[in-house]
Amino acid sequence: MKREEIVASVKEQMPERRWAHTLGVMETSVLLAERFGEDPVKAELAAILHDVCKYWRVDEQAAIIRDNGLPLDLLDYDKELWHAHAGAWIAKTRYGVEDEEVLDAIRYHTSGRAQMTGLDKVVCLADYMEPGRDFPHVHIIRQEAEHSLEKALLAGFDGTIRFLLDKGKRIYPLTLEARNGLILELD
Ligand code: DGI
Ligand code: FE
Ligand code: FE
Ligand code: FE
Repeated sequence: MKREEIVASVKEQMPERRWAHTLGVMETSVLLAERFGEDPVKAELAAILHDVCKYWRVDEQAAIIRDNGLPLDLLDYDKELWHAHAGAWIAKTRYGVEDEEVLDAIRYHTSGRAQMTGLDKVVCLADYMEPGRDFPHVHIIRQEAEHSLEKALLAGFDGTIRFLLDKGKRIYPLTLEARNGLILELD
C-alpha cells in the first residue's frame, strides 16, 4: 500500500489527539533518524503505523496475538503492551509492510528489547519525546536526545519502570532487557 493510503487509513482508526501524537512521532522519528544515521524513510513508515491498533478493542488485540502465534506471555502483562505486537502484525498483513526492520520497530516500540537496532531506538525514543508529550521528566529525555540516542532512551525506560513500580504493576521482561542492554552499550 502507498504511503498516502496508509496515512489516511491509520488516521481514521484513532481519535484526533492520537493522530496528532502520531504526526509528532513521524516528525520526531525523521529528525532522530537523520541525527543518528538511521534511514528516515523506514523510521517514518514505522512511526505512521506504530499505534495503528492502540484504539482497537482489547479483545481484538488479544485475538491477533492468540491467533497468529505472537508471544502469549504478553497477555499476562499490561494491556498497553499488546497494541505494539498486534500493530506489527497488522502492518504486515493489512498494509503490506515487508521490511522486517520496520516491523520490528513497530513491534518493540512499547517494550523495547535486548539489543535494540538503531531503528528500534529511534521510533521508541520519538514515541517518548514527540512535541505533544508532556510528563515530568520529558525535558531530560529531550536534552539527552541532543547527543545520545542510548542515554535518552535509557532515561525514558527508567521513567517507565519507575512508573510501573509505583503503580505496583508487573514489568515485561523485554523492558528490563532493553534497559540492561542500553547500559551495557553505554559502559
Ligand atoms: O502507545 P503510546 O501511549 O504512544 O506509548 P507506548 O506504546 O510506549 O505505551 C506506553 C505505556 O505502556 C506506558 O503507559 C507504560 C505502559 N506499559 C505497561 N507495561 C509496560 C509498559 N511499558 C513498558 N515499556 N514495559 C512494560 O512492561
Ligand atoms: Fe504505542
Ligand atoms: Fe514508548
Ligand atoms: Fe505512540
